Amino acid sequence: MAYETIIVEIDDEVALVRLNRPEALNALNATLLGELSEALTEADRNDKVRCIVLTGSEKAFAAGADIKEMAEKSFVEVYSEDLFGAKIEAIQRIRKPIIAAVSGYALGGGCELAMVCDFIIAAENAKFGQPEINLGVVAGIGGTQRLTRFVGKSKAMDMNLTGRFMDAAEAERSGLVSRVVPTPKLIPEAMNAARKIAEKSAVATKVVKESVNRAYETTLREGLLFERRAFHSLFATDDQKEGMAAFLEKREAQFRDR
Ligand code: CO8
Repeated sequence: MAYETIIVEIDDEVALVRLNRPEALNALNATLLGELSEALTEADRNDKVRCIVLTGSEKAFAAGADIKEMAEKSFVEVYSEDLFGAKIEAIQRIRKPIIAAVSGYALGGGCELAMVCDFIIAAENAKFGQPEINLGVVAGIGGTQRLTRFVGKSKAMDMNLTGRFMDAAEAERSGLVSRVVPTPKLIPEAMNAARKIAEKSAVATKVVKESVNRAYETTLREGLLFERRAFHSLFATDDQKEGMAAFLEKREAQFRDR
């Protein structure tokens, strides 16, 4: 399927999705978010895809929501259309793992989109920020919520109140990103991580995603119970038998997702 604002390549069980509005540093407009949620939903349904990498260009993952598109809207318009709500929720519902590979600017909605993914690999030139305060607004898709859970109150307040950018080293120190790699190695590194995930049982990777996300939604006690039951339930799969047998027989496991 041909898109106007994103490019999708399927490479060896990994869907590589690139945001592609270079003229606007990949600013998120309605077309881009619509195409992105559609492409990710399609990748989630496609049996050949086992993991997804979401990236932008070297200069920008995404410089935020499209200010030109939003600037003249009224409260009633953004409220009635629930600006970005349905599309972001569709992305949150994707069950296959999504890695955000961030190079350059990830600002405002761009930073928030990266945080919706399951983990972030950053290039050395990455810059994260929630500069909405400079526009007289605040973050709207997780910049005050997810960012606070990633980096804690003090840094989240700092970023949201001052609008300053965080570089890749600070983002790694703060727990916002899982690793930082030299800029030219970003895509190879993210694709390698995705291929590693693609080798696992797809049932187990979905359960990992559900379980880690549960940590953000519930108490520790309930989360631990959810995790233990999830662990127990995987004993109903052939992949558990295969994974453990392969270990004992000192060979590679051949998972079949059942
Ligand atoms: N929206 C629209 N166009 C943009 C955006 C954007 N967010 N960011 C950059 N562009 C455009 C510029 O207008 C410019 O286009 P043109 O040449 O036609 O004027 C082109 O991209 C290149 O940008 P610059 O010339 O500014 O490039 P620089 O290298 O000088 O600067 C920056 C790069 C620092 C990234 C700068 O472009 C910038 O500050 N961008 C805006 C960042 C920002 O404020 N982001 C937050 C936007 S608001 C938001 O994301 C809210 C999300 C929540 C939605 C809630 C829904 C519920």
